[in-house]
Amino acid sequence: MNILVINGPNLNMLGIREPDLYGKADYAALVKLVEDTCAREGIDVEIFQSNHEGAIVDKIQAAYGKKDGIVINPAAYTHTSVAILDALKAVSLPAVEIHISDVSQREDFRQVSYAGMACIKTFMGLGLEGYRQAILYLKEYLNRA
Ligand code: CA2
Repeated sequence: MNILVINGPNLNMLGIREPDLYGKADYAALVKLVEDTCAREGIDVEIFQSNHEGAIVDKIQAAYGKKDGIVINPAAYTHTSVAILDALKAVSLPAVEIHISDVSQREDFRQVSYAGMACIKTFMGLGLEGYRQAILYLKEYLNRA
């Protein structure tokens, strides 16, 4: 099993500001959690972070035929990017959406998720633990397929 984990804009700044929303752990801790989870589960993982919408679209397209599934936190692009939604639909890979904060309890402009419309499941408000849950969910889904 071979998955891609994508993180969108500003997530590389984790742990630097806004600990009330996103916790104290930094991006290196997120990467370690994903790597450790995948190693324990026998999953090959590629982890990608970009602040650029087009780079995320390119990465999703490159997963076509190469990866079994995607875990994605599109960050702010969640609420704006039809391009990321279209890319997820185009590759037609099972994708799980994850948000560190509970976006359902935040501003009105965060209440729409375009990427989520192409995802089989969303985890939110669990902090970094949400990434572990998303990976385990995707693994179970792929094993059932
Ligand atoms: O809760 C999440 O995971 C979000 O995807 C995070 C995004 C936000 O735009 C989404 O609505 C919800 C923001 C990521 C920015 O991360 C920061 C990290 C440190 C300091 C400031 C922002």
